[in-house]
Amino acid sequence: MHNATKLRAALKKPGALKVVGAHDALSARLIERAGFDGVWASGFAISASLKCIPDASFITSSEQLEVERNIAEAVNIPVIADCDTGYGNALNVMRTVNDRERAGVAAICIEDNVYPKRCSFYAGVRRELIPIDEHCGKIKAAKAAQTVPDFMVIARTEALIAGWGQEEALKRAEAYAEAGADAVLIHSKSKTFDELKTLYRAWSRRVPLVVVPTIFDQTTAQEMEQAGAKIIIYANQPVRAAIRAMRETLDLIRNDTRPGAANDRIVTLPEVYDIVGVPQMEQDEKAFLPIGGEKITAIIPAAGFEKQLLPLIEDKPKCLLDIKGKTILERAVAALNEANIKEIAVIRGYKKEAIALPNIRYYDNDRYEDTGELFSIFCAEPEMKGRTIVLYGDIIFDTTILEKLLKSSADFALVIDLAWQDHVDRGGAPSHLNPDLVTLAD
Ligand code: SPV
Ligand code: MG
Repeated sequence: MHNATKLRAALKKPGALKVVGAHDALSARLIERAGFDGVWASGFAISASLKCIPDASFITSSEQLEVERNIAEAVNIPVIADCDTGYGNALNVMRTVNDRERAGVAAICIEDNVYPKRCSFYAGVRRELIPIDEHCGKIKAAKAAQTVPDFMVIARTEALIAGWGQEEALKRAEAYAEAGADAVLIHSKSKTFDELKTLYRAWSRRVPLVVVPTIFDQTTAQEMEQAGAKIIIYANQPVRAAIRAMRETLDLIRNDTRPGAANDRIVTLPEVYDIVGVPQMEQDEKAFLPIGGEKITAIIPAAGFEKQLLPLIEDKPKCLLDIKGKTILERAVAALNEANIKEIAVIRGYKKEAIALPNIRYYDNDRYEDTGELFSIFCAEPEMKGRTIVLYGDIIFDTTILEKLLKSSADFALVIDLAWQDHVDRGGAPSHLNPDLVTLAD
C-alpha cells in the first residue's frame, strides 16, 4: 500500500492526526514508536541536522529527498514532506511531486514564500510572498503531475508570517483549496492560537486544515482540533530535544572524562539495537544464513582432577599439559579460532589459578572434587545461548572434525571416537579409564 493511501485512510477517522517533525530515519522511528499518527519531514530540522545550516533553501531538493526516502523506509506511518517552495516554479514542483511519490511519502507541503525561502520565524530577514496566481499554478501543476491517486498536496500560506493580515491569509487559503490543494496550512507566528481560531471560523472548510503550533506552543491538541484543525504538526521538538540532550551529555563527559558519567541520561546499547532492528536481523541470520555462519560459543570443562595422572598434573590442570610445545587448551583455542569461534568459556577447578589464557570467559567449579562433568558444564550455563559446542578440556583433535561438526544441522550432534574399541581390543587403552557409553543406531 502506498504511504499516501495510509494518510487518506487516517484522515477519514474522527479526530485530528498528530504528526511530528523528524530530521532523519532514527527520529522518525522514535516518532512512530511513540504512537504518533505521522511524520513531518521538516525542512528546518533536516537543514539543522544534515548540514547544520539555516532553514533558508540552502538544502537542495535532492538532499531533502534523500532524507525523506530514509524516513519513509524507516516507518510504516504516513510521511508528509516539507518541500518549502517546491524548489522552483510550477514545473519544478511537478518533478518534486514525482520524486516524492517514488520516495514513498504520502504528501508534500508547498508554501507561498518566494524562492529562496526563509524559515517563518527568523526575525530580521526579508519576507516576500509569490502572487496568489503563481502559487495556485504550482498547486495545479502538482495535482496534474501526481501519478499516485491518493498522493496529497498541502498548500501553505505564509501571509500571516509576512504580516499581510488575516484577510489576505484567508483569501490565499481559499484560492489554494480552489486550485486543488488537498489540505491547507495557514502558518502563524502569533504567541496564541486566537489569530488562527478567528480565521478557522471564517474558513469555508472545503478541505482539511493543517496547523503547526511552534510558537503558540501552549495550545492543546483538543483546542486546535475543536477549532477545526485536522492535522497537527509538532514540527521541530525532536531535533530541539536532541540538541539539548547531546549538549548536556557532552558537558558531562568533558568534565568527568568517564563515559559512564552520562549513563543515567543516555540509552543503553541494547536499546539502540532494538530501535534499529537487530533482533530481526538475528532472526534473519538464523533463517537464511548457512549453518556455521552464526555466532557459536564453545564451553570447555577443565575443572577435574585425576590422580592417575600424577605427577604430571602436580602443579597444573590436565588442560595445561604440554604437547609438543603447546598446551592442550592452547591447541583447542587455536582450533576453535580457526573455525571462527571466538566466544570461548572455560570452567576451571583444580589448580584454577594456573589457567589464564586471554580472550576467554572463565567460570569456576570450586566443588570439582565432589561433582562431575555435567556440574562443571552447567557452571557456564549463561553461555548456553544459540549454538553451543561443548568440548573436553583434555582432548586433542583434528580441525576437520570440528568443521564436520559445525556443518551438522541437527539439534544435538555428538562426535564419538569410534577407534576407542579397537584401541581397547589391542590392549592399548589405559585400563583405569572407562569410556563414555554411546549406543549407535544403524
Ligand atoms: C519546518 O519544520 O521546517 C516547518 C515548520 O516548516 S516551522 O519550522 O514551524 O515553520
Ligand atoms: Mg519548513
